[in-house]
Amino acid sequence: MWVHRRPSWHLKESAATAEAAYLNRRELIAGLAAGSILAASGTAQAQRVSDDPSAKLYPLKRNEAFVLDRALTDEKEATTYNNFYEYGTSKSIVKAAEQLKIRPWTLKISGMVEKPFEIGVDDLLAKMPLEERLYRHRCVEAWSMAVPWSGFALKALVDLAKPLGSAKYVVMKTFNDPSMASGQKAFFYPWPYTEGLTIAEAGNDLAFIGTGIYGKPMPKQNGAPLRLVVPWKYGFKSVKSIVSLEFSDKRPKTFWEGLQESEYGFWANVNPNVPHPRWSQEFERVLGTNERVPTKLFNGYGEQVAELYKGLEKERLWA
Ligand SMILES: Nc1nc2c(c(=O)[nH]1)N[C@H]1C(S)=C(S)[C@@H](COP(=O)(O)O)O[C@H]1N2
Ligand SMILES: [Mo]
Repeated sequence: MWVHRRPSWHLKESAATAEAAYLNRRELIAGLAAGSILAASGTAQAQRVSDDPSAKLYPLKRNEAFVLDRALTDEKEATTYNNFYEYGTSKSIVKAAEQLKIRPWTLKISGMVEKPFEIGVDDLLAKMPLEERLYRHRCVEAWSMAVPWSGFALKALVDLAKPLGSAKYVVMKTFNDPSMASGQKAFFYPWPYTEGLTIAEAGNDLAFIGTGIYGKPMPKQNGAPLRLVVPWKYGFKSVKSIVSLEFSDKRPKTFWEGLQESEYGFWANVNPNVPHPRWSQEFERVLGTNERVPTKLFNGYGEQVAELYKGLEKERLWA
């Protein structure tokens, strides 16, 4: 079947890096041919910041309750080494992601809620308790980073949505529009990118909606204007460019489960002792420094989240 014809959905990091380097070289050659690639991307960056109507909200006050055990990742690294399959399978998607149109942007709340509604992103930002938090991020491909996210607790959005007592899950989806994301023309992916959390997970203090990074509005390549940030889970849970939250009593089938169920599950909590079928999860490569450090259970956030998984030991909690 098609899954077997294309075996490396999530590339092992060594392979992904090689591909990114190759693509960078190609881009560089194309850029040199067109003029100066540096001048071109500098202009795009300046445009992005001034075009974003939320720019005046930043930087936000840092919530000091969330502390790191390591240095912050260099901003350039975190904003140029990305996973965003809507814009291609390499790590160098900044240029392609310029196609993402971030206004108008409407978030749809539906399913098992008191009353379904839609809200524009700027109205939402005005209602939410905005703050900055420092979190670690661990991709299933075994690279990691530590970055300052701007945004708000997912719980504040769940409270605004007023789910019914019978809702057990919150399902979050990325836009589906091949006209602004050429990766979505690839029919063999189960677009739109879909993720989900239990209501209990969504209510945990750590679950966050990112609206910015490094004291600025979220760059397109990092999932503007709204993306999930769940630092105790592998990075693929943190769905980007969210357009809908649906409350349900059924567990959703996520994008990665849809692609390769044997390799990616619903829970996807970080665990160094449970290898991915194609690679170990014991260590991670720190973006920027390339340091190789041991990975921690729940990515170091066990104290805050281990409680959520009591009684669920029979579930596939880790991969
Ligand atoms: N819509 C969407 N969301 C996504 C992805 C994606 O391909 N599409 N990739 C995920 C993966 S695998 C990771 S590691 C993080 C990467 O976030 P970053 O590029 O901001 O580091 O986004 C996650 N969210
Ligand atoms: Mo990832």
